[in-house]
Amino acid sequence: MAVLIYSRNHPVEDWAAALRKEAPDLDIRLHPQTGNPAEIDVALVWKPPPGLLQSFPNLKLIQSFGAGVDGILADPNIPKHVPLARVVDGRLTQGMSEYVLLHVLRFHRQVDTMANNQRNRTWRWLPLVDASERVVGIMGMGTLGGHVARKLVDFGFQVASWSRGLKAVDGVTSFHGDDHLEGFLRICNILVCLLPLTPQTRGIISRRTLSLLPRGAYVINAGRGGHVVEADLLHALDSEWLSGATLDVFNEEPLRPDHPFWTHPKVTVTPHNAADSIPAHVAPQIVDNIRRLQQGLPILRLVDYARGY
Ligand code: NDP
Ligand code: OXD
Repeated sequence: MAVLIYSRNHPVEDWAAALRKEAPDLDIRLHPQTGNPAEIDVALVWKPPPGLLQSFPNLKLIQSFGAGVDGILADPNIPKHVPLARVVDGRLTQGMSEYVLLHVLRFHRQVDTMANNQRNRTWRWLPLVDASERVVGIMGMGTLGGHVARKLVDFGFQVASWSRGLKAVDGVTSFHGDDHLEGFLRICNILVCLLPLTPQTRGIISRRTLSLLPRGAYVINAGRGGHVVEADLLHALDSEWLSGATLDVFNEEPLRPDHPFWTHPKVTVTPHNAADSIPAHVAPQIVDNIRRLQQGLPILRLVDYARGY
């Protein structure tokens, strides 16, 4: 089996080493050292240049480096007859819960205000809000959102979720579908976006949806930058509607040096590292899919091309 690896974001040599360790028989090729394109069976990719996947006439599996596949589906020429698999990994999921918990608690316990007070040598007692009085709303109740929701319930927050289908998770009020988005947003003191980026979810954090949040709400986006209409978010922050925002993902990455998010007093920027695929942890599931392909067994963690996630 010949496996082509392409990514500008991942340490491709480390990935090649991790795959070889799991499966020494694999013929691993790092783009652009592809050799004969007709020999490529599997493509392990992240944001491949448009047309790259189509150039492998005998491709049998497209495997994403990560959980999100929007960077692969962005290629208008993607060969849709080839199965596309994504990563579902316990360590990555745990990492996302750590990230969301960290920033929910940072807002909830007024850490930024206290840090400012310390800088000014100001001793100011701040009244605490009980976790049970805050509603954390999670947009996207899949692998990541579901895990995050359970952790937040354990911390005593009121938790609401919004997804396409109705969910039954203890302690979580489930909203689903476009008709129930408004009702969901109206109760969220902290909004967490863990949606996949699809034509339906692009720009979903907009002037309209932000205006439905209670005044003083806080926004955490670790889904994709394309979920946020940046000018609308800045307007909501500057008009004192929102208390603040933590953003891990951006329309354009890396965030350009003159972007207003960098210096906005109410914005925390992190460089798309809320959670990550670690080669040694993820290589076994990729090799498992390659073995399944060889044995004619069903591929796991498949993406539905029609839904876009
Ligand atoms: P899943 O596919 O497991 O879950 C997606 C969730 O979004 C599902 O609950 C789905 O609803 C919901 N959803 C999709 N479309 C809509 C819609 N139109 N309306 C309402 N709900 C919708 O994905 P994961 O949880 O594994 O990952 C989510 C995203 O997180 C990834 O796509 C990626 O963009 C991002 N991510 C970011 C990382 C980072 O470091 N910042 C790291 C990893 C992922 P339903 O369940 O009803 O189908
Ligand atoms: C992913 C990511 O989708 O890291 O896995 O963003």
